Amino acid sequence: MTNANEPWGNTVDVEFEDDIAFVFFNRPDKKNCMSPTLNREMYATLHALELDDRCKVVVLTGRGAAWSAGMDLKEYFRETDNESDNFKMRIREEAAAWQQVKLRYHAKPTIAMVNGWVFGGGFTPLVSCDLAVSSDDATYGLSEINWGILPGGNVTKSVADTMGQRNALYYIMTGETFQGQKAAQMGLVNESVPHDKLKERVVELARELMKKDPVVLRAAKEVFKRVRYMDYETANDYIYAKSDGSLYRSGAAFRSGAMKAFLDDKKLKPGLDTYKED
Ligand code: ACO
Ligand code: V55
Repeated sequence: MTNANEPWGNTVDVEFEDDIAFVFFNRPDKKNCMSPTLNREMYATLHALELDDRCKVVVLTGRGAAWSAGMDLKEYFRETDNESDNFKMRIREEAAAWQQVKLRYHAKPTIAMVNGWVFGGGFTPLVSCDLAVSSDDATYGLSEINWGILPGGNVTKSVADTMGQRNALYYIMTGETFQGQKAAQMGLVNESVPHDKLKERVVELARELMKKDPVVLRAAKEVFKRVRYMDYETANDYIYAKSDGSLYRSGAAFRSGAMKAFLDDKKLKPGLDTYKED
């Protein structure tokens, strides 16, 4: 069943629970590997959730044993090998559109809830999520080198941003796997928890994010993701521009209310708690 408001189709599924949209890679019998169809359905789903009031936070996770086993070697690679160059480029563009743009700059906060296998192309959407919590049981691998390619689809860039040079090159060059705790220690995910605590911890984190001014929160993550590639002076100017712009768009009631609660009413310590409008 597909309609304009719920475009997820067969390869993606969404469950709404307490203002969280759990978005599932939904090809459990294929370890949730990413086909061209999945890439298109994931884009449409994430795009729709930006305007869906049932969703205040996006949690990206997988059905079954995998988060995602990377790109579909059959449908994404082998079956497109003999297509035209423009066709192949379109297939790549559709993967990048959701993994590197729509998800990376999503209107809502995004959390990767890593429940199982993550290989190759799976690292790109993982790093595009704002935050990531792993199951201790999840297994990760940059397996590209094991089947004769280097990590493309911006996987190399994604691990350069999150794993550090020694770790990134070790796993790029050996193709060895690692588990959730190691992923957390390297900084690829925020933390790793026992499998039976995974959802609980993700929901707790989502609740925390829901307390913030959503317009400012959106600007804050976008600013971070863009300023790391800017020089110092451009960054300072861009940060003020985004800061001023976000307050204008949100109405700034959260900011002024919080200052009053702290400075005048002395009922908030913003160092320790989030302001709540009454
Ligand atoms: N592409 C295509 N099909 C896949 C992929 C994939 N990336 N991953 C799993 N599948 C399919 C299998 O072919 C199999 O299909 P079938 O039932 O029609 O035969 C099905 O999913 C189940 O997989 P199994 O291999 O039977 O499951 P198992 O639990 O034994 O192993 C594992 C799981 C380790 C994830 C294994 O499937 C695997 O190595 N997958 C490939 C991982 C990988 O290297 N991905 C590519 C990374 S590089 C990139 O993304 C560009
Ligand atoms: C990957 C590689 C790609 C791609 C998407 O290594 C992901 C992962 C070589 O092309 O388009």
